[in-house]
Amino acid sequence: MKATKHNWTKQEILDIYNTALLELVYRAATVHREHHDPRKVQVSSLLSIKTGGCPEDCGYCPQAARYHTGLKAHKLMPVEQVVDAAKKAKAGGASRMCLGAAWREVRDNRDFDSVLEMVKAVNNEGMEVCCTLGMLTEEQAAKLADAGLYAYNHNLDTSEEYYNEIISTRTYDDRLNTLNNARKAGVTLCSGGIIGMGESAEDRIGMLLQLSSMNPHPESVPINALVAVEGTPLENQPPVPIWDMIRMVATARIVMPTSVVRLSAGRVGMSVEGQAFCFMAGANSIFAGDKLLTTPNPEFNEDKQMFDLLGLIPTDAFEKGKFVASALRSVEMTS
Ligand code: SAM
Ligand code: DTB
Ligand code: SF4
Repeated sequence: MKATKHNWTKQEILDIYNTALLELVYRAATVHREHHDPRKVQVSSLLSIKTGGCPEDCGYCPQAARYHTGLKAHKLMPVEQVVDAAKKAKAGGASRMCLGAAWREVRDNRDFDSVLEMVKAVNNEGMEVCCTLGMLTEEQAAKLADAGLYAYNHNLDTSEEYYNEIISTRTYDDRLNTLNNARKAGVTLCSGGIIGMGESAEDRIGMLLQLSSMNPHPESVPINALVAVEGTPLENQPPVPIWDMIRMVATARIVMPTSVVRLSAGRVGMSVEGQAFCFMAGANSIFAGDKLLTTPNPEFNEDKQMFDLLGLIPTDAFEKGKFVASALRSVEMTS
């Protein structure tokens, strides 16, 4: 297997992104097959363990307290409820459970202790546990790692240049710091972004440039299409064309060949044909279940039918363990 590359230039990535579409998909599909079983797609389940009332101003987010989106806020969910949800998700074929909290940052309090309990319990169910809890110190990351956390999700969302147009209450460097803290604790990284927020193709590439310069690459790269929610500043954004999603997935696949590329938010607006193109182009995970964190997602049965139709098989937990380990070992080999 070829070593991963960490010194892509902006122009190189832009050229890949702008390649004639079918040529791009073919190239991405070829890279995909060199590193992954193309029939396998990981089913992940999302659970909002603490919803709404967030002090941040992320322009896309229905959970920011300052926007009036009609969302019903709830405080931290009890551990037992989280374990029940994980058991159900596992029975439905999910091998990864992502627990999301509408927090700006983690605080060292009773709620964090409960999250550590949740991580332990879901890990005991034999699932990969991912958390997305906002900013994190190195010490907090270490506590999560000790509890059995497999991945930490913290998205760059867009390019450094466009970031300030979308969020003013924290900086791009804050994001990078948290990712660094999770990495230092030995937790795998899940980091990607959103398209359809009014950004340019260059902004999309700027984000992929940042992610691909990390060594190792984030083990998981979610590509979300904006779910435009009424009441947020981005409520009137037009839906993202499926071709842009395919280009983004294909480009991520080519520049970060060993990462799991996740076809994340926004699937409700996508046809099965469109999603099939994304899988062809290297997407190898979806979020399943009729809700993402707070917004709708395709019905569980629709996704099952899509898997049957396309001949896709859900991935077992920790199947990518070997990729993670090899990525970590290749640090010194690569530029
Ligand atoms: N509060 C934590 C944070 O911001 O890191 C964790 C939860 S936050 C909801 C996780 C990610 O969901 C965001 O970084 C963003 O990429 C994605 N997200 C939120 N709202 C979205 C929307 N309306 N459409 C697409 N993705 C969205
Ligand atoms: C990610 O990149 N997408 C997921 C997960 N990581 C946490 C979240 C999508 C949220 C979509 C909006 C909502 O349902 O609130
Ligand atoms: Fe809060 Fe996260 Fe939503 Fe931003 S994306 S408002 S930090 S929950």
